[in-house]
Amino acid sequence: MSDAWEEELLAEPYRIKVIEPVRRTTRQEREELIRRAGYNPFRLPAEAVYIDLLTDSGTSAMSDRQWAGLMIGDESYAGSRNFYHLQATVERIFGFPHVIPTHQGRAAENVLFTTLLKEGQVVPNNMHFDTTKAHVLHKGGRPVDCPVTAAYDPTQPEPFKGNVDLGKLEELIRTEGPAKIPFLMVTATCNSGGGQPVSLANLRGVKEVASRYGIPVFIDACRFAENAYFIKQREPGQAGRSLGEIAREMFSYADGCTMSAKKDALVNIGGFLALRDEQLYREASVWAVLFEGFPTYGGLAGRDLEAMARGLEEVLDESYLAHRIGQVEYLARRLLQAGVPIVEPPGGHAVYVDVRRFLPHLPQGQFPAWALSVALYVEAGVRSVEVGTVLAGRDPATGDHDYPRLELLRLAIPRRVYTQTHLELVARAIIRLYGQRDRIKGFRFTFEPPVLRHFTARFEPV
Ligand code: P71
Repeated sequence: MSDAWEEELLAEPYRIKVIEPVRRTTRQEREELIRRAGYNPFRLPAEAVYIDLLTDSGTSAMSDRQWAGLMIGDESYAGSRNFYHLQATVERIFGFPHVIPTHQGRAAENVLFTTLLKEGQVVPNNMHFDTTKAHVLHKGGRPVDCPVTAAYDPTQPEPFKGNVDLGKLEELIRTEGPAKIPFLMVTATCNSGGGQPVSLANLRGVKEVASRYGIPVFIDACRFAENAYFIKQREPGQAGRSLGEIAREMFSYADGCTMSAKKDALVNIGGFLALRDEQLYREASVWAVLFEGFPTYGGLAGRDLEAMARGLEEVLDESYLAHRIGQVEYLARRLLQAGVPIVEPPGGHAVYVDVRRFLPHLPQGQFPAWALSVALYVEAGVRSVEVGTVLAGRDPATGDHDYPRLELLRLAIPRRVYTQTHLELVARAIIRLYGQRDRIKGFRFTFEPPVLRHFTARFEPV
């Protein structure tokens, strides 16, 4: 399509029509702001953040076509035309004829699990995302992760670290008995494993195992387009196919999907549950009415449904994905060139810094990844998120911190929001910190909430 030098340059496949000013602060201001926030980046006002890499969820920039779509929102209670547009788009891309909009991804999980999951049952997944795990537990189920072993090794650059270990999966089905397993889930890309893709061959394998035992398969589709792009890049025999064909094949191995549209549908709010089976759709609709609203709006405005349909139409564009994944790769490459340890390969939506190797002088009890996130904010006004000891919480049995295997700092890249120069600034700030890493100090709690402590906790430097 384009020459090598052009690809390397990574020029944006869009131009800018509307801008949102962001304020730069001085180091002195940031030191004061983070102190007042109790050294918790979640407690910072977003306006005090220059580059916000807290999450890629709901933070995308919509296109002119999506904004224009908001104006043709049909706000009828039932049967809005935007619903039919969404339904036709979902059917074309995913191949599922039934769709129930929901206000976001976890709401689709809630509707599906309430319909299918009974107390004492087991749900396998490559790796459960936090909300998926919480909703399985909420229905009295037991979430079990079955990833390939490479998923847990940040130094092993395998192409499909989001794959399900088919041996482990089949063993689990045999030991529990298929009657105890109402469905299987596959998360694409696998967020908890660092945004790692699942291969077509693996999805086919999951379907084969599932069919042998009569168990339905659902895909957590929130980053499906990024997953399809990785398949085209990395899976033998896929380079010549369109992303639409690849996506269609991915979902041909599933009976339905849950979707947080805040990721690969390029909107700020929304989600859906899509299903192949009409009877299941009817049963799920009953719960959708109770939790979300009438099944043609599902907790959203008509205009939101239109933006979602249009976002889905845009996201499989190859030049968009090449730039998107290219941005993540660019940040990863800049850090690796400077010797900064990161999880390899980088995922589709984020770069994860391996903080155990970045700050080896800090004991895990002094929250090294948290300390690095504070230092990065003070250095350059960049907000990132700790995926480490603070997030992991306490072990209810021992009362001690439930020390995780990996101590990571996530730099999640919002879609179509930041330029190459923004990412270069992030890279340089981290590289500068790496040069003076022995000066970074640990933290201790001054206030520790009993649940989900990372959101509201306060700290002081050790
Ligand atoms: C992310 C998020 C957003 C998030 C949600 C909860 C706590 C912290 C951050 C959300 C996901 C996801 C996957 C694989 C379902 C959801 C829930 N990710 N599956 O990574 O990554 O979607 O937020 O629309 O309810 O920052 P929802």
